[in-house]
Amino acid sequence: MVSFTKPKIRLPHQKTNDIGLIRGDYDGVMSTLCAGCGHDSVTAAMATAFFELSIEPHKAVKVSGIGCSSKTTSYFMKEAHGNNTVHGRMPSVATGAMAGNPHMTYIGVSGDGDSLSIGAGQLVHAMRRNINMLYMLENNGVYGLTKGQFSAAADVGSISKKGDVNIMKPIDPCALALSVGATFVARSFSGDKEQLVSLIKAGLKHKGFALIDVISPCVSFNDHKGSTKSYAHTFKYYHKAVHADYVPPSEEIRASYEDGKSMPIELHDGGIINLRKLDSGYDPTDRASAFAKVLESQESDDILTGLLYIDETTPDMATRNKLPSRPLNTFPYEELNPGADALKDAMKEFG
Ligand SMILES: Cc1ncc(C[n+]2csc(CCOP(=O)(O)OP(=O)(O)O)c2C)c(N)n1
Ligand code: SF4
Ligand SMILES: [Mg+2]
Repeated sequence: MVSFTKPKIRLPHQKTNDIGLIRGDYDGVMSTLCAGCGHDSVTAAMATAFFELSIEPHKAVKVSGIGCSSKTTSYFMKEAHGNNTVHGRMPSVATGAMAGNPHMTYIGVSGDGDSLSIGAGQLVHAMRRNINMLYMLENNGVYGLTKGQFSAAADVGSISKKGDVNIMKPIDPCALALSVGATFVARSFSGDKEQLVSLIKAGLKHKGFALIDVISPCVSFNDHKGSTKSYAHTFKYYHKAVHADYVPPSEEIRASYEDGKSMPIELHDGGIINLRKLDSGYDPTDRASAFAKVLESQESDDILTGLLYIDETTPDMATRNKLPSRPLNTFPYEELNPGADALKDAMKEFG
């Protein structure tokens, strides 16, 4: 008999986080994805990041669309709130949930198909509004769930498993994010756990829309010779530009920052994202130059990764719209619905 539940065993001396939970407390149900699918590595990185940040699972909200990638919200943090929505519609559900309660930690998980075709209109407005959420775009260049059609992220010349060649230019999620106002833009790879966990932690702590475009190979339909989203291709052309470490506010900052190579950015919670520049010519706080670097990498085989852009000054949607500091479900009915007389008074203004 197959069990889809992971056994919950606590071993003595197991490492606990600041709220007394072990890493296993951040697991979900067993994955039903293909063995070797990049998405499972991304799931493990998300669970580790939530564990290391000591986020209480019941204060987190996981939202997703439709696809193999979107299924993965079930595979981590089972005690968190979650909504596996409809194809391409996750951003509007996240926006509504966030408006109802801005005090939760929101994570969206989606695929290149879900985000860049049917969901493209929703994604750009979530970025433009600077919704306070981390959006994981698990990018394998195909529609994995529906058996390997090219997505809008497939590179020109990429060959499908059936032998078709893609002739259309891809949508680059990072260039898109930079052009519509996302305030945290990063790219990573499911095979680089160290970089991915650091970026997820930084993205969760950033107050605003954080996009991480993660190359996450589909072993069943897009991991062969000729694919530009395969493990082999990604390992070969991987180029790390800026590494981001999140340092919580409680930790005394002892590190000394080497001029030109390190750059600490203070976050709204008092924590710091320490950016280590591996590519000295990169400035992740300058949108125009970040954009230029991203476009430049499109013309080469280089897969530019790391925290490509950050802006800590633009207010997120809740701040900009002065949303109430109390969650909507704590308002008594009388306050939410002041009654017919109050409505009549309000209408006089328009009469
Ligand atoms: C309205 C609608 N249209 C089409 C589909 C079929 N469909 C399901 S998942 C999917 C694409 C998923 O691709 P992606 O987001 O890249 O996820 P992956 O499986 O590659 O992780 C499509 C077209 C659907 N479920 N609903
Ligand atoms: S079909 Fe591809 S994306 Fe879907 S689970 Fe299998 S390897 Fe992963
Ligand atoms: Mg896909």
